[in-house]
Amino acid sequence: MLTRIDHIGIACFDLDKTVEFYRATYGFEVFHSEVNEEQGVREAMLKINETSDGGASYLQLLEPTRPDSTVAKWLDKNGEGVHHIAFGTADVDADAADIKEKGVRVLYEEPRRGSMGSRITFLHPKDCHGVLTELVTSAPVESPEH
Ligand code: CMX
Ligand code: CO
Repeated sequence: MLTRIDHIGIACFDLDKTVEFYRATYGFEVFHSEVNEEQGVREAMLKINETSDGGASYLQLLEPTRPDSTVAKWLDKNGEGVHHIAFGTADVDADAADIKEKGVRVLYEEPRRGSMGSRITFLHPKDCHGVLTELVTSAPVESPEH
């Protein structure tokens, strides 16, 4: 079951400048950053709410790492802006299988690695009224030490 918005993915030309815009304008700070070579992105996750139970929402700012990446291609065509939305689920495998049954193209056979150790897959935008849609299961939250 999809239970929340995990993040909104925003494509940008210059990650550092875009991070600075979100900090200066809204006060959002970088919670996490990483390079995901498989996806061809350098990314910054800005945490929007304060939960620490794996149910937080983020903005995912994305800068391409190579000209043939999906985000680079998208920026060439569209310029900067909202690239995808991501719904959170406890079981990305089950939700992807259910959605595939409904005739929506799921882009990966098996979920791949996303931000912060999450598992992700994507639905084709042409089957989702023009919205590239990601499904995310967050990495398990470490339980506090007793
Ligand atoms: N949102 C909406 N529509 C999109 C889109 C997007 N982000 N990206 C592509 N499209 C549309 C295009 O406009 C195009 O439509 P038209 O045929 O009407 O012009 C069509 O989909 C095909 O687009 P394309 O430019 O030829 O691109 P590809 O088919 O090569 O790739 C897609 C499209 C969705 C398969 C590819 O972007 C993909 O695999 N995405 C998933 C991975 C990804 O986006 N990774 C980066 C984010 C990583 C993360 O979130 O962690
Ligand atoms: Co994403």
